[in-house]
Amino acid sequence: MMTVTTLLKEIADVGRDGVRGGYTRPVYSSAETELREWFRAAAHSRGLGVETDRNGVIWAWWGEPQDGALVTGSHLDSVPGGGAFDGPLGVASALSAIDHLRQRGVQPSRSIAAVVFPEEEGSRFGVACLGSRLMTGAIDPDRARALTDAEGRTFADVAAANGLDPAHIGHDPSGLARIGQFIELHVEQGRGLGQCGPSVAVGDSVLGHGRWRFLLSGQGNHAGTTLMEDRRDPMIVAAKIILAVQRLATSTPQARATVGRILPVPGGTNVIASRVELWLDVRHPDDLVTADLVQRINDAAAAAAAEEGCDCVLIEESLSPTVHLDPALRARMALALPDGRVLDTGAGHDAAILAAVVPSGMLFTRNAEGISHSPEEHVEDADAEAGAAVLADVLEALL
Ligand code: HGY
Ligand code: MN
Ligand code: MN
Repeated sequence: MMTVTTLLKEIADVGRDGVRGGYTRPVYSSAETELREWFRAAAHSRGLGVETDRNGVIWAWWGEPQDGALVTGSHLDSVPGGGAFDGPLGVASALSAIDHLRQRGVQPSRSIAAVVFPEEEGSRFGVACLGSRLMTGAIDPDRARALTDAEGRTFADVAAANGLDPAHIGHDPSGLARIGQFIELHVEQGRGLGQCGPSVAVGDSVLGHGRWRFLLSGQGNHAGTTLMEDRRDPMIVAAKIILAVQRLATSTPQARATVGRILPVPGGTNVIASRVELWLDVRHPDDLVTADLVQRINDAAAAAAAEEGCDCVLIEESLSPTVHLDPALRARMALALPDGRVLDTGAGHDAAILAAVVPSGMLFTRNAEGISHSPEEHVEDADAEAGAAVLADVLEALL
């Protein structure tokens, strides 16, 4: 019986980021590939049958692959400089929950599968939950194949280099038919569970969120020979956009809007940038408010660009509506919890993408400080173990 903390210790040094701190494990990088191998080995050591489907989702089967199975898992890829738990906690807990069920002598009435979805963070190819979107048909395969990473490599090329046939990625009805219910355990990315009390809560709604990219272009030039009045500097436009994002989102109740990534080109200290890319993350419970807020941000961006003599283009990269997870499944899951706490989440998850086509549920394990997408993300060992035991309770109840 492997505990969650033992499993996570096995990968504690994989993908450490010496510059940012934390972990940088983009999909199909050497680090995330090493994590995939870790998962396959852990599954094999449990006698689980392992297969990778045409979208790169790894399935570890307890029992024969079959339709209507009970499926649980999460992702292994991370954001740049991410924490140790966002994704891997759900994967390790799935393996540990199977250990728990076996130790209890449970004879499953149907097959159980532990799964790993690729590119949940969208950190390499820009689209969040790319693997589950492909499986559910939520993204056009041609668009997915053409997505590029920061080095200009296409998803088609990278997928092919990792054993997939790019011609066959996309909607997978037979894969979806195998999911009777999907349960994702995830580190809580907020402080809903507080510092004490139950370690685990059931998920209810998953906040809608979108990602956009601003392309700002001006006149690259010399920092010393170009007078201020002669400039068309896209960095000035970027600065005004970032302040407009803060102002407009702050005045929109419940909205969250973030610029966490900006890329000036060429990026020289003594060079006025010729262009700047700037990424925007906007979230709100009401998808119409999200759309309106993005429109107002774009209006402010266009005005700032015009004032500076620059061009400004906004490109939508990824959009997910607010999702309420399956109420009947949520109610059954809550019955298996000591006190049936229910939490909403502001973070996106594969479970929310799958929820459009299969009954999906989530469990959140306490993260006392609530910090995530940061090296400071932390789960106490006792909470991690409690989460896996509760996941086993939920799986047993659903069996
Ligand atoms: O961005 C998110 O909310 C998730 O962590 N992918
Ligand atoms: Mn995340
Ligand atoms: Mn996650």
